[in-house]
Amino acid sequence: MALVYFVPLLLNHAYASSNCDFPAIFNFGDSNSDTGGYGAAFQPPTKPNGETFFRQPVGRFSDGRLIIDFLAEGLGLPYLHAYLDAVGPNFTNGVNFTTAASTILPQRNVLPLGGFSPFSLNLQYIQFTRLRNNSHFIFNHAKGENFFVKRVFDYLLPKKDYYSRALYTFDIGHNDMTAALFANMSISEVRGLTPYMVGNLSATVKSVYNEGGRSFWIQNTDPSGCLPYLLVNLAVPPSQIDSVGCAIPYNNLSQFYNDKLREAVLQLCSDLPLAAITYVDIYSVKYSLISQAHKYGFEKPLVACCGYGGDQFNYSPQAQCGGTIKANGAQVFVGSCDKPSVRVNWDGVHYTEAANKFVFDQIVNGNFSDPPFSLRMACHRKAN
Ligand SMILES: *[C@@H]1O[C@H](CO)[C@@H](O)[C@H](O)[C@H]1NC(C)=O
Ligand SMILES: *[C@@H]1O[C@H](CO)[C@@H](O)[C@H](O)[C@H]1NC(C)=O
Ligand SMILES: *[C@@H]1O[C@H](CO)[C@@H](O)[C@H](O)[C@H]1NC(C)=O
Ligand SMILES: *[C@@H]1O[C@H](CO)[C@@H](O)[C@H](O)[C@H]1NC(C)=O
Ligand SMILES: *[C@@H]1O[C@H](CO)[C@@H](O)[C@H](O)[C@H]1NC(C)=O
Ligand SMILES: *[C@@H]1O[C@H](CO)[C@@H](O)[C@H](O)[C@H]1NC(C)=O
Ligand SMILES: CC(=O)N[C@H]1CO[C@H](CO)[C@@H](O)[C@@H]1O
Repeated sequence: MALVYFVPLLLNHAYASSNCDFPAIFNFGDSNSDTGGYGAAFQPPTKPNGETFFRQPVGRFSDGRLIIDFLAEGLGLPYLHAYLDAVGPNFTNGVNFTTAASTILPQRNVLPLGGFSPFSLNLQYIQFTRLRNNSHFIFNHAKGENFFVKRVFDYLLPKKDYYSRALYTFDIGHNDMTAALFANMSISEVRGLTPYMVGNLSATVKSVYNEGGRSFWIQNTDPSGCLPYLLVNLAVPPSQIDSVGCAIPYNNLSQFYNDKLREAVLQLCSDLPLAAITYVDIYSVKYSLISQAHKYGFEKPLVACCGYGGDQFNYSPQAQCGGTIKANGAQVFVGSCDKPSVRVNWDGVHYTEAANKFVFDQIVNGNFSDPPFSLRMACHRKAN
């Protein structure tokens, strides 16, 4: 599949001529944008996660930066701290409410006994309102008379006006579908969940809007049928593998969800007259990276860099990135490949820093956005 750009609409330049001044990012999502929430609540990712950029594990499931890190850099903001991080977080320029394994809809099968995160989107939203309420409380009750509390507000929390001026980013939905697939639901049953998923996501956007949020950046979900962990754990017959090597039914499902999400975003644009909502087509960028990896300087797009299990996918559920496995009588550390910088997939589930950077470079100018505004223009509304 070739790169398909959204045809630019006729823009009213009065609407979209100046850069936005986003002072903060509030992010809602899953492991693709988790900068430490899962690590704070459950088990922190271990080495070799983080090795390429941070030189140590820093809460992210990747060898380096995530798309959300590049978004923060692109807006001139510091990387986001996780809301759940109790030690030394600085929320001045935003907060990351995601945890790895998060879903939109609450799940039964949650950690520590199950496989998914209990911090689904509705809980992430409650955490957001709690942070905002408490910030406002401190602001309203600490005007100078309580120096210490005032300092907390000044140096660690978003300013009051940041909540309306921030960029609210969403990257979530993938795990709802894989949770259902792992629970043996059929593809058509999983399709039946998508209206609830987009319904809950839309409801969260509306709640944030009703509290003053105005700029929203909503990323669609990736071609999950190209991920080693699904190709191994939920293998499909060869007749359902496309020319690239991806599982057609799962990619088809991602596209089905993305179509529903796009419709929901269009509906939100008409329901929320003061909102600027950008829909970002991550699926197309990632599928073109995977299907034309060599053209873009990458190799082995369906093979995990950090994994175990051989040439085809290098992924095994029993021996995941950072773990150990007994092989030929010896303990073997499941470490990184030689050149993560030319690899797409990091650990069978998540992407490498190089792939995340590629995606960011493709989306930052608005070429995959609707409306086709660049990241720095994402506070502008499409002219009606
Ligand atoms: C935050 O304040 C709003 C409005 O007063 C209230 O509806 C909401 O329940 C509060 N949220 C939390 C988590 O305290
Ligand atoms: C938190 O970050 C802001 C913005 O980068 C900075 O001005 C502030 O000093 C930081 N707070 C602390 C306690 O370091
Ligand atoms: C799904 O089906 C497989 C194969 O029939 C079975 O081994 C597995 O236990 C099932 N999983 C669930 C959650 O029911
Ligand atoms: C949110 O999802 C639940 C199912 O978990 C569903 O019952 C509810 O109707 C959804 N809410 C919206 C606004 O779509
Ligand atoms: C892909 O999805 C469409 C519906 O969106 C369906 O008609 C088609 O059969 C699916 N193809 C495969 C190979 O799953
Ligand atoms: C993306 O858009 C910019 C202008 O905003 C253009 O210069 C660039 O060539 C586009 N990138 C690609 C890959 O087409
Ligand atoms: C746990 C974690 O990922 N913390 C990171 C939060 O973001 C800061 C940068 O703002 C990193 O230095 C931390 O490692």
